[in-house]
Amino acid sequence: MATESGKSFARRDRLLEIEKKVRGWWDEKDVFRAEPCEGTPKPGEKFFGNFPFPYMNGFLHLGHAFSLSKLEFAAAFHRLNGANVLLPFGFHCTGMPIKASADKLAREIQKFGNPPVFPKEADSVELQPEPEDANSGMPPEKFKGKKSKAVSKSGGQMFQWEIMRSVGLSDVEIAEFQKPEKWLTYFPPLAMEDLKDFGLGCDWRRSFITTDMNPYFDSFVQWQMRKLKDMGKIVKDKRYTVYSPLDDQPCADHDRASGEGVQPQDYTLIKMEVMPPFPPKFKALEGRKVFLAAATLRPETMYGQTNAWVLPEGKYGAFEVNDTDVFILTERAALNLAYQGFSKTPKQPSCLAELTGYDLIGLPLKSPLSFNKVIYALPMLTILTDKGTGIVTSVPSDAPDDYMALQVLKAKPAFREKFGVKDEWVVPFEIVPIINIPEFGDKAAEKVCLDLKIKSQNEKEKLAEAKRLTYLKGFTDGTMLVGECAGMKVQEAKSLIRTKLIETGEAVMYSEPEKRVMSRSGDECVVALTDQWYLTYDDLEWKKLAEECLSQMNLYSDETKHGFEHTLGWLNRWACSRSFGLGTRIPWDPEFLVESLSDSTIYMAYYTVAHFLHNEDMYGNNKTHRIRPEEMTDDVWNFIFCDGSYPKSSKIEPSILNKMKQEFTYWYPFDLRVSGKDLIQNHLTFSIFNHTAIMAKHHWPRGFRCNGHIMLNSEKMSKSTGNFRTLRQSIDEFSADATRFSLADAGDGVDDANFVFETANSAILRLTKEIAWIEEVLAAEASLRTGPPSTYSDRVFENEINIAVLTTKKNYEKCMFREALKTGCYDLQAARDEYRLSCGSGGMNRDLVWRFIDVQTRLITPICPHYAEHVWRELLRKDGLVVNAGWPTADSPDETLKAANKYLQDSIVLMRKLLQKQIMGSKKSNKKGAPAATLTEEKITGLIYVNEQFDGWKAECLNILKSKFDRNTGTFAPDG
Ligand code: A2H
Repeated sequence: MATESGKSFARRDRLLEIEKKVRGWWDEKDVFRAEPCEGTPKPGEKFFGNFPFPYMNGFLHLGHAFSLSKLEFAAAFHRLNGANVLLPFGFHCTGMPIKASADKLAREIQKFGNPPVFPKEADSVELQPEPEDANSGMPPEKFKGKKSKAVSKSGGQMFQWEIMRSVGLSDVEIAEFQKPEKWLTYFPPLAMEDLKDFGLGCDWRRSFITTDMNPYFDSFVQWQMRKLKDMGKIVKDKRYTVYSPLDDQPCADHDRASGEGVQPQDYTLIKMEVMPPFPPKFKALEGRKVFLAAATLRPETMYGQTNAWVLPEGKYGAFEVNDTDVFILTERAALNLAYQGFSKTPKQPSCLAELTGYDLIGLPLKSPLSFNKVIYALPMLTILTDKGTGIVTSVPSDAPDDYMALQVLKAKPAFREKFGVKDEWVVPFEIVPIINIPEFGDKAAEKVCLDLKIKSQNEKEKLAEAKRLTYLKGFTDGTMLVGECAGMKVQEAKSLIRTKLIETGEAVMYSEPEKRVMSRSGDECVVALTDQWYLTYDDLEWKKLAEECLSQMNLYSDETKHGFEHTLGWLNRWACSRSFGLGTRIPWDPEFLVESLSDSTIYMAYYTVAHFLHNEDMYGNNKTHRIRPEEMTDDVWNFIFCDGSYPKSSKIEPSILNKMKQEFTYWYPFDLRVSGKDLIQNHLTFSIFNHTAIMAKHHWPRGFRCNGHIMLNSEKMSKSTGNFRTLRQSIDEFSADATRFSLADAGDGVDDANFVFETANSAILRLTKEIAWIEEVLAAEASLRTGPPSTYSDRVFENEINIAVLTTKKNYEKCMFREALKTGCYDLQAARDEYRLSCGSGGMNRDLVWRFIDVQTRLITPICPHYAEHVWRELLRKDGLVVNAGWPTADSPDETLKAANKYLQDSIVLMRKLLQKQIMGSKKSNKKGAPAATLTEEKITGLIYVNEQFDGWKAECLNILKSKFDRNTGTFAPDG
């Protein structure tokens, strides 16, 4: 086939054709179907490998394929070696993104019709922008690092409808995606097709989807949750959590459009009481207790307050926090407080009066702990409206900002006048020493500001440095000079004073996101105090078990190991319930769903029995089931996975039940799980925790291998730039085997790898050329030299084959696939090329060539199985399939011979150069009459004697060399 550009795709099409044929053979023999053998498998007898099931909101892409290829190559290697291999594959549908996208589509249709007609300017619409990976063919949160937004070609945010269109769906089809179930029935079968065409050696009978749409998996997750709860590992707790008001639920990292990693920041809200009589603007507040609520990180400094700060132009409100108290603060703070129990109606701030900073200036205040009995609200122009409450309490002894602002007000009557500030609100107030810092004395802020020569509040950088210094030193070295905690270190006093202030009702706790967080649904998140179900990953006993498990595992790299150790160091409780999205309901609290990382921790065990439940139907609704979902009781699960006693009351046939248990005991634990490195800090660590809680020690995971992200042609893979390929596109463009070849070549480290189109294209060439060469050699068998290998070249080549067999095996065992490709393909073919050349007219040895083809075919089988199978069956006419043909045998390599040959080859190159020089020299010297350097027999001998290892071979090689050297012409014979 040729395109308009004249480029021929004949070679690629040939591979595609071969691939289709080969998959037919595999299907016929059901070669990837995994059945356990009798008894307990001996080490190495079985291999169970798996991969984090991808999220089904789009098509699989090369990022998925890259991680998956590591597993596929490993499994294929073990299969080739004769192991009994299980590689199953499931599809993850739990969580928010599918539901969020479906809902968004429904809103678009409601607003703009079906098919919708969108307004030109997307930003004139109040519908929220959609994060790319929530809905398109992009990877789900779990498989990606940084998130990017879906943008239309014009640069605006894309509508969900447009995103669906961009992945090739028709308008009629798109409308159906308003229902979440459509996603679940649409994408998983397509993913399965893509993976089949990729050549994945999978037992597809064991595939399934998650969520309660699949009653069997649903039962499994419910069992797991109940079990964890009974063990005390799931508890209910109130916690500050970043929360989306629109979704009305916590907004975890992977639910965010922006603000990854942002945590709640806790403050103390100081209640500074406004002393009556109230000004006219406060009419609506008569009879209430009214406070300016100031957010501080340093409650222990409250003794030294001299005033409060407000932003003159700032917008404030008077919000009811309960029946009596009213807080004056920003609306943003009021919203956060309303999610933390400080509003008349939960989650709804109620504003009694709208105010500005000007309305607050001059208010007399009574503030807790302050030595100044009355202080006043004063203007400060650097207050941020998106931090704290917009009200700041002023402690000029210890806060550089406060010190500078107060200095300015004191020194500049004109400034006071501008804001209507009376002298008596400012002038009498002196700095109150409250804390001693050895380095800075009793008025640290003043000292540091003077030292740094700060002149005004506008010197932002210097002020930040001053703040850093006083804050840090105050905390580490400061000692309280006053109050109940006088003499105590600031470090200890801080929490004591805070607790006291809160207990006496003079302050309240307050928390807000430390930076702005936007949810995937598009609203700005708050911090909420929520009732949550938590997995207690902070439990020290549990952590110990996790450490024990980790210490026994094969992690393939030190970086991965450190990643896990680091995670165990900081991992906290994990909120495992959600109220929005798809999934399994929490069995004892069905209002909530099990969160998406919590239903995927031990499901690898489910694969071992899935085919008894699913009957070739990944949704679990095939009517011919031998086992009904409700028959999968806790007793049954316990019997299969946890050595529980036989469930006597079960209606399931005993033979089937026993068979299920046997499958599990045979396959478990799994030997290898492969994933991107970003899952170390959550999914993989959770998997360790849950295994140690639920499974017996001998069923704990054996190995995790983590890889970096994949780049395409040295650039970040990104849909918006077009530097992106789905798996399907790559197979269509390069064939499955060339895609696999390029994936193997992309790299094995924890650093980012690189998929290069050029490599895939040259793989097409390499594979098809090799097929042609093999066909040629087989056809010309008669011209080959018969008898046992005997010549020097024979022995060198034979040795190279042995080396390839042994080193490639080691590389596969270490999961170093790029190296395996080098030693098992590139190097071996180079050795063959050298052999062909060195044999020359004498001809290649038939047996050796046959062995080479056999070995080469097997060594590349894990990476290019279609190609290998074709050569095996069609060209070599061997019995059986290559995918389980066994690893080739090899004699131990002769390192000396290898070194000697290398030396010889290098010498030949050297001598050629020497000769060339000599010839050139003699030509020149003939002109100039200078004596020419001559290549003598002694020189050749001398060259060869340099290598002591060469001993056994030197004579023969020397003879060869001599025989090929033509004294008359000064050159080697053509076959030299
Ligand atoms: B601190 P962080 Cl003694 N705009 O309280 C500007 N600053 C604000 C603010 C806003 N909207 N809301 C709070 N702040 C101030 C006491 C204090 C503070 C002392 C020493 C240092 C210090 C008395 N002012 O903060 O960005 C408040 O001033 C220096 C870190 O969340 C609050 O604590 O780290 C602090 O900034 C919170 O700043």
